[in-house]
Amino acid sequence: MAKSYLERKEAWAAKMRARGGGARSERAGGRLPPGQHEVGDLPVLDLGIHPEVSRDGWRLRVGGLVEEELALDWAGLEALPQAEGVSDFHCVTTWSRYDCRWGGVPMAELLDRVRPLAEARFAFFTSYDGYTTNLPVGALFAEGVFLATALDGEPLPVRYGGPARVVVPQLYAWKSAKFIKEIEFRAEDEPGYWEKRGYSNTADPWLEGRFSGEEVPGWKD
Ligand SMILES: Nc1nc2c(c(=O)[nH]1)N[C@H]1C(S)=C(S)[C@@H](COP(=O)(O)O)O[C@H]1N2
Ligand SMILES: [Mo]
Repeated sequence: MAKSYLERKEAWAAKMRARGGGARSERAGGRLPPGQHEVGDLPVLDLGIHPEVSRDGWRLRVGGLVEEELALDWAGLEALPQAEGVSDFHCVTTWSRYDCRWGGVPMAELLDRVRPLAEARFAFFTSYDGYTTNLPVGALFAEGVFLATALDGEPLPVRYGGPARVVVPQLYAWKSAKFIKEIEFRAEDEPGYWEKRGYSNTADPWLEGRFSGEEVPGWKD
């Protein structure tokens, strides 16, 4: 039986609760995933292309297997409920930046408007620099997942993915698409830029799923 997106949200939340920080992270004080080290400033990491998309010219299409497609412009984004969330950000290259204060639209608010269909099991992200990444639908509703337009109280600079990016703090940072252009809901999973180039599809920092072959079972449920 196909699950509704609200059931997928619950299933993902239960998975995250069950995962906890893991025994290895508890030894490290409960906060630093295994194999990571803390950095001060947030490093800039991307393909090296920083598309200059003005707020006026910015559009986000949210479509595919949804009840209501959305073509969001900046005014539309600003009309959505805004919030802030503080979370740690973990990159597979081993840096972790604590207490990033992301501001913008909680992803759940956006998804409650488009309402993914029961057949929608995955989300595929495409960015203005050509970058892509993929997630199961449930992951998008988790605590702290944002369509972020601000970092630490400032408008999100281009180097950190402005004008708007996705932030998914539960997973390695390559799952958090900067310069976001499109979110498409799909029945089938498709690996994104790094997932095709040897990185783990599931990208769980607490279970240290860095590379292809280190996937967490149950990702697709
Ligand atoms: N559009 C886009 N998003 C991207 C990337 C990219 O190259 N292009 N790189 C990813 C990787 S590997 C990381 S570690 C984070 C880095 O985010 P930051 O530069 O804000 O620290 O962005 C992710 N999102
Ligand atoms: Mo990364």
